[in-house]
Amino acid sequence: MRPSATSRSIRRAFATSVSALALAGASAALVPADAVAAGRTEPDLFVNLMTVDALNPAEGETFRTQIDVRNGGTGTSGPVSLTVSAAAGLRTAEPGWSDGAWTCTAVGDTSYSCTHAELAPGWAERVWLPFVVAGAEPGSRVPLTATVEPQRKESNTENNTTSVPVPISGTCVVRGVIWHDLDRDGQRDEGEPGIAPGPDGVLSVKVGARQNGTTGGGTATVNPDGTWSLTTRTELLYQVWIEASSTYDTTASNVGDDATDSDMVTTYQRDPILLTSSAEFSATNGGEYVVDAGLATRS
Ligand SMILES: [Ca+2]
Ligand SMILES: [Ca+2]
Ligand SMILES: [Ca+2]
Repeated sequence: MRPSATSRSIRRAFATSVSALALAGASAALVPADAVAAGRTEPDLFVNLMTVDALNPAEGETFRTQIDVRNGGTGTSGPVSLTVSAAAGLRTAEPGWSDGAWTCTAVGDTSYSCTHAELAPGWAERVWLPFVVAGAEPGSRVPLTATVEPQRKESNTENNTTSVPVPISGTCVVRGVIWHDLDRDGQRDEGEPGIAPGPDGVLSVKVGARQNGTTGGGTATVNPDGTWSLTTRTELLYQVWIEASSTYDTTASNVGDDATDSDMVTTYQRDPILLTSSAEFSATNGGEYVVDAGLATRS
């Protein structure tokens, strides 16, 4: 089985691949404008794009980095040699493999050495390489670096190395209270009660990230007093989504003291159930994020 290491030729259909992969902290080297002196041809290999398929891996988890090696020059290259190295905190996840295009071998615990046949001008080849999080500090950014070895006749070598930081997931707490804003002033005043879970009250509280390739968030359990709390992963942009009975509407958001206001900023629908969300916020390791929701009786 070789599910975690595949490659395919992407040739000139490059723009499509790039837009499809722009999601996960992509970093791309610049295409050389004029790598060739007049009257002769030469290859210009470069690491065109480097991404990871999981935005925030946690300790013990395996993820893959994608690397596109392209020949942006005017002459065919010789055999291609690529090295992909991880800083401390990540290590290689497979001893090696060959898929007919790329042949890769783990070198020690921290890097892969890969080879590929010659690349014609304008051609690109992609390789996926698995790494596992091993001892990285939660919340840190651990770099992966890809270097394509310069060709003998290659004069533009500045673009032969690209690096991508891998954010390592940590832990945070997201919590809040859903309360009944009896006087509709956007503030939780003395005596204004929490709203209990149930068909006539709070239907669900979800913490989620819109970013592709991410893991984190989840559904929180709402207590009878309207409070809820979720411990979840970090290095993400989260939003809180609340569903409630359509007998409620959202009250004004971010009015007055932040400790007692409502943080729901967007109401998507009121029927058949109320659906409202907070703004996005960045969750980092060790953080605690309080997201409250004030609901008023719908008029
Ligand atoms: Ca180059
Ligand atoms: Ca109030
Ligand atoms: Ca607020």
